[in-house]
Amino acid sequence: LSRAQTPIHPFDPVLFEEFFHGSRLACARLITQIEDDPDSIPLIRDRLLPMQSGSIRIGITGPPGVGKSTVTATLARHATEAGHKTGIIAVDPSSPFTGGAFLGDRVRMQNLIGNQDVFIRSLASREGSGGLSPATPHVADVLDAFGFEWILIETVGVGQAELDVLTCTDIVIMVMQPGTGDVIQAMKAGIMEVGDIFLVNKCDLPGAELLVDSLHFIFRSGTQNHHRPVPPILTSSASNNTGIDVLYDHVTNVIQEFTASGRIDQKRRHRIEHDIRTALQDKLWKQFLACTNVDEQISQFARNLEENRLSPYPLIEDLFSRIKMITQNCSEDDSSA
Ligand SMILES: Nc1nc2c(ncn2[C@@H]2O[C@H](COP(=O)(O)OP(=O)(O)O)[C@@H](O)[C@H]2O)c(=O)[nH]1
Ligand SMILES: [Mg+2]
Repeated sequence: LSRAQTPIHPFDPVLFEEFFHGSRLACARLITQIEDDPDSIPLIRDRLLPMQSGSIRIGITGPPGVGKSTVTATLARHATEAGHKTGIIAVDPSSPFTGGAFLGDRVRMQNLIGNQDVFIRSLASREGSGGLSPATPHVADVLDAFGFEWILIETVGVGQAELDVLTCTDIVIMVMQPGTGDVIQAMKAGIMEVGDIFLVNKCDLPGAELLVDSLHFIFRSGTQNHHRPVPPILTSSASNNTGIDVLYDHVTNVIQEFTASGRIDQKRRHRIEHDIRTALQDKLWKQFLACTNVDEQISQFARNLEENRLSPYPLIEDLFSRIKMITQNCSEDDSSA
């Protein structure tokens, strides 16, 4: 057995059978497996790959409380009414164990419960960063293989989440609400570039027009990327089901436009590259940790740093030369295999 070969994960073949026969329970169990045991991801993805048919992945992002879950639920209803089976991945900033926001989202999404054309899954976000769960793209692939054409990925719009949501979606809807300085925050964080569609939700509250005007002003005045056409800037009152039909139309337009221009294909290629690179980095790092006491050395160095004022670079060079030795050994293994 060559070292490069992944050990086959013990797995229940019946689960796949049930999945391919459309069991939602089997779908949920595979997702749980992916979340609980990242080592099972290669096996699961390989089994499901032939079933994937290129679902459209739509990110719904924005600050907490602007109405992302409400928009997501309402948009999903419009999508299913138009015949698109829709999966929802809600990435919650709070721990799933505390229940709070998780239950809140479920309540907002309850008008979808029992709808066989919708599948809702909450994932825990990556610790501390507010970013997407590392399982998100894999869960989206599972939903794709299960037959969902649209996959809505709701993420809280802070920090790392913007970059994450960009790498794992085809289209991003940026949701804001009036009266909270969202635009200023978004500009400060440099995240205005992320949205393909801007949605001013809660337009039943005062200040919505002002926010829409500010967005137009920002895009027209060229503070942002000059080469970019002004994205659609829409309004909604999701809790009153107002404006989501227009949002739905714009999403379908953007899908057509991005498909025709090759942008969706390009994003998918980037996604594959990104997947391969991160998986490889992970593997290299894990193997390096397994072969050395590098973690301990780094901690020890940091502990002594205050007293010794040592440069870290000799240590980095030393560790790097060990990576080189390990990779050399690996390539000798490979050529002798
Ligand atoms: N006034 C008003 N409230 C809304 C609207 N959409 C959502 N909400 C409320 O805003 C709160 C936060 O909504 P939620 O969808 O959980 O926001 P999220 O944190 O961005 O997912 C809830 O109490 C919603 O009922 C809207 O269009 N108008
Ligand atoms: Mg939410």
